[in-house]
Amino acid sequence: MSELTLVIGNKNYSSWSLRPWLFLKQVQVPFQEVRIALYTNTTHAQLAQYSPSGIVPVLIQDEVKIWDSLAICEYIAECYQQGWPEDAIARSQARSVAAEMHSGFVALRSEMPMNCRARRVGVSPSAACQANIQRILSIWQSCRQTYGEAGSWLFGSFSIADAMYAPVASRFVTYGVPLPEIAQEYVNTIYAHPGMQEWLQAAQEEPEIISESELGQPVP
Ligand SMILES: N[C@@H](CCC(=O)N[C@@H](CS)C(=O)NCC(=O)O)C(=O)O
Repeated sequence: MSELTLVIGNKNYSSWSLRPWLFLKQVQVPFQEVRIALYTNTTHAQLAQYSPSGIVPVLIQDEVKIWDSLAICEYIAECYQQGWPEDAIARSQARSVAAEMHSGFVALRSEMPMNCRARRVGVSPSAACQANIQRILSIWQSCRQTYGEAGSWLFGSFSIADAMYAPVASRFVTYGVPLPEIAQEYVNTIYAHPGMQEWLQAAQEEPEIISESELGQPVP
């Protein structure tokens, strides 16, 4: 397989970048990484070099560009025959929860932006955001109760669904969202993934601050 390059945004802030990046790490696919700091004076021109849509992530292989987080995960899943549960019913459920994340939870995404290295108080979720949180907790609980015996991920083994929800785990940690035990255990599982650890460490070391994503106040 020819070389892969994944173009991503800031590790601290770019939740859509984290998803395929983590999945590539999980599959242990070698890839080059191009990181573009978002929302600077040069971002637009830099993104234009790589991304047909002007946003990240983008996976590049030879002349081919794949410019959406879920499409990138699907491509890798097809190339490596990994990423979705083997059982057709479980696979349908995994695709459903991954798609629900990809197309939804708008209030959560705008009111609790990913900010991996921060721990914040004082962000009061709206009713819509609280409904998003409850729906995510319900998805996690249902998946863990149904598939938990097969392993510690949503569908037992790691799947693309877990990659899709990894940034949500980060948001819950950043904003101190109270979690039932089953959800807390799942967050711990995500945080223990070596790829997630690598991403979080790199996020800590990034110099850029995107003030629009710095909501709430630091934990006293
Ligand atoms: N639906 C896209 C969303 C990608 C997206 O919104 N990317 C953000 C960063 S997390 C971005 O590139 N923003 C730059 C901009 O809007 O200028 C996906 O799943 O990949």
